[in-house]
Amino acid sequence: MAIERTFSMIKPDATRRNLTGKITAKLEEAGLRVVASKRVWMSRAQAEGFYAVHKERPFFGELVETMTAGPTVVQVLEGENAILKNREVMGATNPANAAEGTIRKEFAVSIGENSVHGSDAPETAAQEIAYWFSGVELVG
Ligand code: RTP
Ligand code: MG
Repeated sequence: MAIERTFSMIKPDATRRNLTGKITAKLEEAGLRVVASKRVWMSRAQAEGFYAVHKERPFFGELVETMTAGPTVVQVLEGENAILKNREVMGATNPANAAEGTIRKEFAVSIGENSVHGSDAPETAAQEIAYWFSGVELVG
């Protein structure tokens, strides 16, 4: 299995409740290494650009509001099968459907305030990492 990198974000609902450490611990316990991390309070333009794929969806306005409501922590995670592994640790988008032991089961408030984001494929991982980080910021 190849070593992959994926993009992860701890959302404002979680930073507000001081869950950065607990969430990061769950990622590390799953074997994912944090190779870049910084705190960002994103602008409306940054949020709209990051979530451009969802711009026609009915929840887009609410999504941009939620993501700009406070600071986020953006991270790059590295490990075997990192993209899928991160999605597994995160749990289902709607916390009501999230499996026991997942981040969203434990910490998410609602589908909109679901505590974390993770890339869903190699192409989106590469795009999302490049959106927030330059190459020199990734320290494996
Ligand atoms: P993410 O991109 O944040 O990792 O989450 P995901 O792949 O599990 O979900 P996605 O379909 O990509 O949706 C992106 C984010 O939009 C919010 N959302 N709200 N109100 C709603 O019906 C609704 N649906 C999605 C969620 O915060 C979701 O994480
Ligand atoms: Mg998604």
